[in-house]
Order: sequence, then C-alpha cells, then structure tokens
Amino acid sequence: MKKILVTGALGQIGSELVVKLREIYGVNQVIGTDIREADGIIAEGPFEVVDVTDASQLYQVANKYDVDTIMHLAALLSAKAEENPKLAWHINMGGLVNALEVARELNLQFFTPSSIGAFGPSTPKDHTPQDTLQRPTTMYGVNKVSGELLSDYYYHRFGVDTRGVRYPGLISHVTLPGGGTTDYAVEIYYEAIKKKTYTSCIASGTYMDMMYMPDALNAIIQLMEADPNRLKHRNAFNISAISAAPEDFAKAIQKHIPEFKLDFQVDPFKQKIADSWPNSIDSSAAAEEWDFKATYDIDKMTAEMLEKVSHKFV
Ligand code: NAD
Ligand code: AKB
Repeated sequence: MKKILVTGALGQIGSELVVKLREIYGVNQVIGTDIREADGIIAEGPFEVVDVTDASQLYQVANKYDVDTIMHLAALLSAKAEENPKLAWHINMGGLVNALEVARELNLQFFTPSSIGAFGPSTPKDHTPQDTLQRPTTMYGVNKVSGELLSDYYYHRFGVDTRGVRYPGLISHVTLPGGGTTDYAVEIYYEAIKKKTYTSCIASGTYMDMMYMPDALNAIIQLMEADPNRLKHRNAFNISAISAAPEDFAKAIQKHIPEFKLDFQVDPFKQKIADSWPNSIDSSAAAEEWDFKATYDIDKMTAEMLEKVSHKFV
C-alpha cells in the first residue's frame, strides 16, 4: 500500500488531492504538510507543518512516516511569483531541490506539477507540442522549465522515479486559487452566483488552457500508477481539457444564468503573462503513454461549478 507525503497540502490542488488519496489508499497512508497549520478535513488525518525550504524538516517528516512517495505541490504561482521573483526562486527552486533530494535519499517515487507557464512567447501558440521551444519570460516559467529539467535529471542521474504534468489553469470550488494568472476562471463562477456580473482582468480573445479539478486529480493518480515501460517522457506531460477565453466562460454561464454580464478591466501585469502562454496545448503524448483523457468540457464543468458554488452561499 502506498504511503504518500504531500507538500503544499492546503492549496488549491493539495486540499482536494489529499482527500482523494486518503479515499483511495487510506487516511493514515497520506501525510499532508504545509507551511501553515491545517484545519477542517485535512486535519482529520496525519498532518505536519513543514517549510519546504528547510531540507532537514522535510527529510525528518518523510523519514518519520516512512513514506514511499512525495507529491510536491508547495510553490508560488505565476502572478505572486512575478511580484516577488527572488522569493519565488527560493520557494519554487529551493523547495523542489530539497524535495528531490529527500526522494533520492529515501528512494521515493516523486511527482511535481509543471505548468503551461513553462512556455513563452516564442513557443508555438496553437496545439503546442509536447517537445518544443521553451523560453518563458516570467520567473514562474523560468522556475517551471528548470523544475522539468531538474526532475528529468534526478531520474537519469540518480534513478529517482520522477513523474509530472504541465497543468493548465485549474478550476475548482473547494479552495480558492493561490495567486495565478488563470484565477479569473474560478472567480467568474463565484461572481456569477453572487452578483450575476463579472469584471475580467484578462482581455477578451485571450485563450488559455483550463481543466476542472477532478480531471487534474485523476491525472496525477493515473500517471503515478502508469507502467514505467510505457513512459517515453517522465516529467512535464502536456495535459489539457479546455481552451477558453473569458467570453467562453460567460457564454457557458449564460446557459444557466441568462442575465449574467461580463465586462473587462484588463490588468496589464496579468495580461502580459497570459499573452506569453499558449492558446491550446497538445496532450497526445500523455494520451499515448499513460491513457490521459479529460472528462469535463466547459459546459459540463460550468454546470457543476455553478451548482457547487451556489451551495456555498445558501
Ligand atoms: P496554491 O498556491 O493554491 O498552494 C500552494 C501551497 O503551498 C499553499 O497552501 C501554501 O501555504 C504552500 N506553501 C507556500 N510556501 C511554502 C513553503 N515554503 N513550504 C511549504 N508550503 C508552502 O497552489 P496550487 O494551485 O495548489 O499549486 C500546486 C502546484 O501546482 C504548484 O507547483 C503550481 O505551480 C502547480 N500548478 C497549479 C496550477 C493551478 O491552476 N492551480 C496550474 C499549473 C501548475
Ligand atoms: C497560474 O496561473 O499561475 C497557474 C498556472 C497555469 O500555472 N494557474
């Protein structure tokens, strides 16, 4: 039976991933960790406060619980990273190398997500291939490309079983996103329920890849359980479900809330990041090598998001 340590467990992904892993592998098999104390459902199983920039703390907790897998999620996202690039380097790269070292020392399987942010303005924008030009212009992107290379390096150099995906913007209703460029695609649902109107900080016509959280969680579990002999890539698999601009979300919402109105007040800082990312990425390597398949399109996701978010405000 797997025993998994999750870093950044209280974030948008971790707060749902820990619950799902505990359902599959058992509550005591999944150790949540974060830089802050847990409450709610995550605190109902094993949890430790761990700062990933502290290598010895991370090693001690992994060793104490005798885990066989690390899922490393702790990071600063794109907008926050751009506001404080030096801190982003410290957390995103310092934390990653510490987690990889623990995986090497204790012989653990390892997962960490990269992002569509690993691409840059010179990357082909449509159907962005799995293997292509990566010259990102954000600190987050620099961290993500470096992380992809570092994860590959630990596999080739030390034999660590590293695996990872390039996530698109993730849309969910449990924990709010933590400071990214695609956060608008979550906020729009909350504002649709609360006010029937939304002011987008991302301009009309700006396409980015998106995915609903259940597909994102299934992807981690499927990739980690995939037959290693089938994996030609190991880290940074392109995966996507939806390519959408703000008006596509508005149209999907209007099918349920016809009076919903979208307007725009573009944030130049976030827009510049969004403009440097692909319109749509090609997930065929993930499909070929470990059967990745998203199950939610924008309409199916929208129906569920509106229902789940509306329950929060009754
Ligand atoms: P998040 O910002 O919601 O959560 C990150 C968590 O890390 C937070 O709970 C925070 O407290 C914790 N953390 C921050 N600094 C820490 C430190 N020094 N030590 C320990 N914990 C620390 O992020 P998320 O959306 O859950 O993203 C998780 C990973 O997935 C990141 O690597 C991110 O780049 C990647 N990713 C996310 C998305 C998305 O849309 N959410 C898309 C692509 C990639
Ligand atoms: C962000 O916008 O920073 C994240 C991502 C796509 O990596 N959601």
